[in-house]
Amino acid sequence: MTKYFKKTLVAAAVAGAVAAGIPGTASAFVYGLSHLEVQNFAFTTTSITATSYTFTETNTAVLNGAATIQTAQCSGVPGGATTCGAPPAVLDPLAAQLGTPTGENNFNFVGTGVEYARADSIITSAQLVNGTPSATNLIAENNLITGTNASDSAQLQSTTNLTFTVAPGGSLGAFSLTFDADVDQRVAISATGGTSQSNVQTTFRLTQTSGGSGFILWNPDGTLNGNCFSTIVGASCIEVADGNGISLNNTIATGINPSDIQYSYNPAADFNFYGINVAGLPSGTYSLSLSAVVSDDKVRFVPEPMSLALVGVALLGIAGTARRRKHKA
Ligand SMILES: [Ca+2]
Ligand SMILES: [Ca+2]
Ligand SMILES: [Ca+2]
Ligand SMILES: [Ca+2]
Repeated sequence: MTKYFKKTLVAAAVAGAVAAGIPGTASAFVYGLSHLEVQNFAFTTTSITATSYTFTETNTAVLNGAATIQTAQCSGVPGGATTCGAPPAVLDPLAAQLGTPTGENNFNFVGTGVEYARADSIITSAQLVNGTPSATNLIAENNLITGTNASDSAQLQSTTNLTFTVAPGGSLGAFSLTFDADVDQRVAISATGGTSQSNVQTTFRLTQTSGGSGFILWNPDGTLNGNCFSTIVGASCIEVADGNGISLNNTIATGINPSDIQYSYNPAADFNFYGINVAGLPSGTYSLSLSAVVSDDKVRFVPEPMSLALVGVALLGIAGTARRRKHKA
């Protein structure tokens, strides 16, 4: 029984390695996708004034040891001077792309047919810049067919400085944040060994920059369980909507051949609604930061003919040793 198992193990390892090592083996890939699109992002308040804003976007890609990065930044004063340019594109860094070219601002999913690593992002409108609700799109996607490693990330960071003073006898500061978001994640492995991981992280943080050192932190997690957290004395944050079960802070991963794991995956638009109400803010200045990151990491295991032979010899050696041990015992 023991001998039979070991022979089968060796045969299976050799057969699998030979299949993976043959060029052009049909549909061998290690794939990953992370996509986040936000529309109708609105900051609504009757008491708080925005005094300045900054947007930064960073796209990175790594493929088989080569790396590239594209970044862009703009800033301005609401209703005043800005470096963010005219709409429709408020901020548009070039795509970071390696391997087979996949285009600029291509937010369609390229899929598993060719080898590439890519990340891209764009802000197409921003409430503070042009008065329309903010919209952004972030994608990170890569696929290994003959290569061994790939990773990529698209990141948006925005900071808005806010100020307000409570009038005598007036109410404390309050605002709401609402938006629609479509997250799509997929990791898949076919006909080869490897690992693939997809991450999406979305964080909103309001920090007191005068009058105290508290903060409000919200990581939308898809459940309406009140996980917007406040350490500002007297202030409250209530989730009014959180994505109908779809988290914007999610990781999926696989190391299984074959496998195809998906999270809210739909190449078409499939938006959900998210929102919080913040109230009870004392007079002072604040910084509101929004951070969104989509990223992928993957490795493809490549058994080469020479190492394949060594693996085979090693496995036979182990089996032989086991047999000898058993014989001795
Ligand atoms: Ca872009
Ligand atoms: Ca929640
Ligand atoms: Ca989706
Ligand atoms: Ca979608």
